[in-house]
Amino acid sequence: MPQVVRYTREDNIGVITIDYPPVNAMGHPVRAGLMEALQQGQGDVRASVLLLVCEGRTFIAGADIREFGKPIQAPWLTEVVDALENTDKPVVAAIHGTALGGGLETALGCHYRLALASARLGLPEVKLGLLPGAGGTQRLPRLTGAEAALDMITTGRFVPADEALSLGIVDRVAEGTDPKAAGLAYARELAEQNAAVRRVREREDRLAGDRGSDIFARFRASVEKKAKGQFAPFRCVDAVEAAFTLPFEEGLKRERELFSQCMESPQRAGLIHAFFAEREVAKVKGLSRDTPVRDVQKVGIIGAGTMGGGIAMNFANAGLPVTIVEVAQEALDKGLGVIRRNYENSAKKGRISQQQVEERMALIHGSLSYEDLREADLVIEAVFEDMAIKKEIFGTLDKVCKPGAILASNTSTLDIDEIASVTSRPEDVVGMHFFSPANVMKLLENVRGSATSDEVKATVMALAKKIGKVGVMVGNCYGFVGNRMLHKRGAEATALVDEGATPQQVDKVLTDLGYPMGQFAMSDLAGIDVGYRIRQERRKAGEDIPPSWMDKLAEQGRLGQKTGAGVYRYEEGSRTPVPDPEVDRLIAEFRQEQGITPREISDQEILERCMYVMINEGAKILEEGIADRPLDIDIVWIYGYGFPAWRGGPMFWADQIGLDRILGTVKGYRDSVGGEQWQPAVLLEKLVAEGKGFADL
Ligand code: 3H9
Repeated sequence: MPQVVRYTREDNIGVITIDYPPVNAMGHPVRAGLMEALQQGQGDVRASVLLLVCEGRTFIAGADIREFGKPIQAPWLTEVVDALENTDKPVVAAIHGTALGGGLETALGCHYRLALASARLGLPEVKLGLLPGAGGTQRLPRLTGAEAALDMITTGRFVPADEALSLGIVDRVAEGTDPKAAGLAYARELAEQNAAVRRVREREDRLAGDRGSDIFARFRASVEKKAKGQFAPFRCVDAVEAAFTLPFEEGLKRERELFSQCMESPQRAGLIHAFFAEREVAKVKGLSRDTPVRDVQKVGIIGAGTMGGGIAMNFANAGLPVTIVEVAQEALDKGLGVIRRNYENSAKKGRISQQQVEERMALIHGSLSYEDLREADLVIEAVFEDMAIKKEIFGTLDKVCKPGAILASNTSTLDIDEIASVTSRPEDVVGMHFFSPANVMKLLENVRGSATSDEVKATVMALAKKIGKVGVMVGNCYGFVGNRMLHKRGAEATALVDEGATPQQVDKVLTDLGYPMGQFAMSDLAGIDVGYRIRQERRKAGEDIPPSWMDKLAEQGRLGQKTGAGVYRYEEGSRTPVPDPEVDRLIAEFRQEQGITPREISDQEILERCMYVMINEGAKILEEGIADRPLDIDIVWIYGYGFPAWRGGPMFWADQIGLDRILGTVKGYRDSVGGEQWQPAVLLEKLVAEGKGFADL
């Protein structure tokens, strides 16, 4: 076992090396080891400058998140940073990979900082419901002034090395890939110059200009808008402000108090659950980590509509050539035009360069012939939800595509096994369910059919990572994990309006919970026709789907944002939903036709009926093995539907409410509202009987 922190010397430079895979987090062994190595360096009369450097893929990625919530063993990170800063020999940090959170705070305790050009620096604690708690809120503004410090600390944004240099966070940027070599060269220069110790805590020059300015009020207002309902971002502003109003030591004390408040908040627990869950979903139950993965170099897509185009962009962004097949030239031209417009818009916003627009467009080819898919390693079908059409397409793909090509469907609800049944290679068929807008939303729900091979499963999970998505593997059933739960929520939300609520009341309850938009604003975004078509398909299949006022909207051509009117109305060029009295009239008419007398509906009832119905369904999904773990459901909802990450996902949130309370309420609605959706999940009853939560599974 290599030593976690070791001290060595190269001529007159004392080198402290941290070697604590995977990301050199500042766990107890590192903190203790660093204190010891520092003492050795201090006492080494032949070392005139000390260099702090890390082995492996990155500089220190932060405090060790796994220690949170447990008693922290001494020395604390703050003590380590203080010890570095108080050393009377110059200490240089050489940063590669990422210096994040407690990692950047450690570097700020050093007297000089060098970063490789490829490095990125940040204080992302806010994304975990925290604030930098080892002096970051007091030291960073002493280097950058208020604006940059507030920006970095309230958003958690990573800044590239060159920006860190211009902001004054690092003193030098070096080319190359060897942080130790670059660090040694810098340390030697400093030794030759007899460079002095420079303590960030003693700097005052960048503070003066922002004292008493309105910048803190401005950031509070901006946080109010961007991070509504969240606890930590406000505490971040408070902590940074303390750097400007209090002496350094007292500022540190204030930071610590605010850090503790964040640590105790349930939002911290939710966000840290989400952090680990996001990484856990990559480890699919029953799928060995060394399962071979197929090489995907060329991608085919069937359908140049909104989904097909968005999916194509993901692969082109990752440098993979894509062929999009459509039935008619007009549809193809239209689809390619939309893709170009999306790229041009990104370029206008400065997210990509004009050259990148052209490079990406050059990777996307349109075709009217399936013959052009002969070479594809993966084909994703993205036409609308119609089983007959999908079967026809898969029959053709089976004939055209080369052996070993993966045949995927972007269906959001339909049976993958039934689709696979028309091919001679069901082991190569899989669901790859992207979320709209497909080039933006981070979730990729990969659906395993009963015959899908392990190799295909492993390949689509690896592809998710390659194109920057979070892949979750789920089982095959109507709607899989996400839409199966969403449709329960949708049906309940629609019924609540039948019974007397307004669409805007329902949506407000959901946005107050932390969703970026409510059920009906979301329907307008996705297109009212999407749900309508699904309901019609199910009615055709003989299911008892009651009529709804949403059907009337579709039949009147109110298809949502794309037609300027749906559940809400939209001003030309705006995406802001405006309540529409016409819809109120349509709903009133519907109630009359159905003989419903509207009643007053409380926000609490809306919350329970929209959310607990989902949790009950989530429990059924677990029971049936459609999702492997509650955390898979949490990630589907956070990344596919904007469930607030700070509540940890619906299943984590359910545990926080208490499953006994949820079960009691579900039983109450079973008796009052009725319907199979309110039949309590067996798993929910079992967990309650055993006094357990989803987290115990
Ligand atoms: C903090 O610093 C508080 C202080 O201000 C105050 C304290 C008093 N700890 O993401 P990956 C694990 S708060 C423990 O897949 P990548 C991760 O779980 C912290 N473990 O790799 C995974 O484990 P596994 C502020 C950690 O290359 C493995 O490392 N820092 C930590 O895609 C690989 O991770 C942050 O918030 C950690 N801090 O991305 C940074 N970080 O293999 C959080 C990672 O078992 N980390 N792991 O699944 C990141 O953003 C990314 O991990 C990073 C690498 C960019 C570093």
